[in-house]
Amino acid sequence: MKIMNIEKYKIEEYNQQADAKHTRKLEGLVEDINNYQEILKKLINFQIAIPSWALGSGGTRFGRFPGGGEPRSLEEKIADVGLLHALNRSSGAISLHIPWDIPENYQEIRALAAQYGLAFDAMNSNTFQDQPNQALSYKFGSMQHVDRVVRKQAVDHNIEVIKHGIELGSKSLTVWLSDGSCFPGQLNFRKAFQRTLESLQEVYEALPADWKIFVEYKAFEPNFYSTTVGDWGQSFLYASKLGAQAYTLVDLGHHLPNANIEQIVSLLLMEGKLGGFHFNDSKYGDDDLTAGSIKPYQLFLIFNELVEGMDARQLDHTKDLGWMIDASHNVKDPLEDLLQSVEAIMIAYAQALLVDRTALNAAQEENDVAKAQEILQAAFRTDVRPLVAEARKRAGGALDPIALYRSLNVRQELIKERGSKTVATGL
Ligand code: LRH
Ligand code: MN
Ligand code: MN
Repeated sequence: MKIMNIEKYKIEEYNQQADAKHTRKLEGLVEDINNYQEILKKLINFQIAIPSWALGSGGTRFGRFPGGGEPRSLEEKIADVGLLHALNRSSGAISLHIPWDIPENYQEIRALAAQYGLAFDAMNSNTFQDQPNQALSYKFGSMQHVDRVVRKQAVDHNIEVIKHGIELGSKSLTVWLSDGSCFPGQLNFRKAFQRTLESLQEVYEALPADWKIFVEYKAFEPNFYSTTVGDWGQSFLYASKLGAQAYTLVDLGHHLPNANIEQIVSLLLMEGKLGGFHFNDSKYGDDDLTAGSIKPYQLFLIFNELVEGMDARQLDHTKDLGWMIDASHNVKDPLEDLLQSVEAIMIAYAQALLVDRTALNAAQEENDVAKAQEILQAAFRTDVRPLVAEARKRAGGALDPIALYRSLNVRQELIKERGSKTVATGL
């Protein structure tokens, strides 16, 4: 499918017919925003990486309902992300999971990604599943394992992932460990921590100087009594002990209920240890639902702290943190879902950029609680969608990516090309 070629012209054609309405809404909105051009520039530059494993229907452990036309290879996954990026110009990177996405020919894969304007974001290792032909099992953990040989296998796998990443031009490794225990008494917490630290140290040694390692935490699942990297405190401890190239990664779905994620973000930023994000949303656990679909105010509050903290430390919003979606679902077209997630993230970011920081700071210093709330909610309740659409248009994307995706019958085309009973590689 010649998606790339069709789109440039189709996008322009689509934008033209939608432009009058869009311009009317935009003018109404920006009348009151004095740093409108500055915000627009930031929105144009902002990029969110797409996880390779979100391009097919994820399913649950009870079942999977594939929608058809799912990518059957790494090449097709790259094509799908290329398609998203052509539509919204904000999805300019793909994040790979090894061994789900082992590249066979680095040069070809790199060239293909470049053709779509895509970079390779963080590489993800996998020691939470046993692979066919794997010598030793991770049933009782990987980096925490009581057996040094199992730990070494996990370390070697991570080093292997770094090697793949170097060939592709990635600059970071995300390590999520499912290690932990299911029952009290199963594990010596201290030994598990120390073994995990030692294993991570070996991986850290293998990091190229310009790479980062992200230590992703998660409160529970698949272990239901303890997790060895269970919260931001534990991740922060590992990252601090490892060194300057190690950071904490926050996955929004990995907290205990009602955790104040925005406060976690603020403090990690303060300590220079916030490395990146996995965006998704949830109501109950690690639900991996579309970003902003359940708690959009929380997403805004997180971005509010991100913008505040990054500006305080003079960090580059686009380059200094790793932004990624980590979602997987059962009932929507995965590409439409990802377009929705990116849109929700851009909206929260735009709203955070609208916050009157000087006024908020003054209200905080004066203990004017009601005023502080008014300021935050004024930004949150602003419909910034025309602003986000304008940024997309200026970057060459579609004013309404999902509407265009549907009118081009992209999914039907993909089904024609790939078949209706496809099984995406990965989750
Ligand atoms: C674990 C997780 C982690 C994995 C991905 C598939 O729940 O969030 O990031 O790599 O899901
Ligand atoms: Mn994650
Ligand atoms: Mn998760």
